[in-house]
Amino acid sequence: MVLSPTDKSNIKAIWAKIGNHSADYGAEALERMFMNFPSTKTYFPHFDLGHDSAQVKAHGKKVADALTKAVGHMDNLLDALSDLSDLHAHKLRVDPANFKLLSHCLLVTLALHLPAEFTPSVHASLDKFLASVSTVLTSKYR
Ligand code: HNI
Repeated sequence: MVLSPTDKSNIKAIWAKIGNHSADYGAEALERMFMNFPSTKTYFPHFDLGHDSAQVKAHGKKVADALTKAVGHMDNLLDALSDLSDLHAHKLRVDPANFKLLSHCLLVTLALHLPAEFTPSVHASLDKFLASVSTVLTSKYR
């Protein structure tokens, strides 16, 4: 999937608005995923998945930081996310279908917190961006 110049500027703009909330939003998206798609919990048997879990918060920060890195390397996601791609494919073996679920929960979280910024155009760009990140993270399965 090719991100257009408009996509890239939309994503940079909304990421700037997210600012220092990114870890919180990451954790909220994870909590939404676990609640709405309980099968995703099977990948985290070693986590406390209750509300306000410190482990979910810490993991939300990791996911958010990885996305921030991706925002900084939109022209070269494959290299920027190479290690994470190895991890998800070879070690964690997360079924690729789950990436759509987390991406959806990230979109819902952003739409709720940034309703003014979450225009239809930004929504479309974020959807493409998350799909691109997901494609990279699931690219090494074979
Ligand atoms: Ni994911 C670990 C980023 C989707 C299950 N994941 C990570 C880490 C980052 C990360 C960063 C920490 C790596 C490290 O410690 O070196 N994951 C991302 C991103 C996405 C994503 C950016 C998509 C946008 N991960 C998913 C999905 C699942 C998933 C969809 C399963 C439903 N990830 C995991 C699991 C771990 C993990 C499981 C290991 C957690 C732990 O700490 O044990």
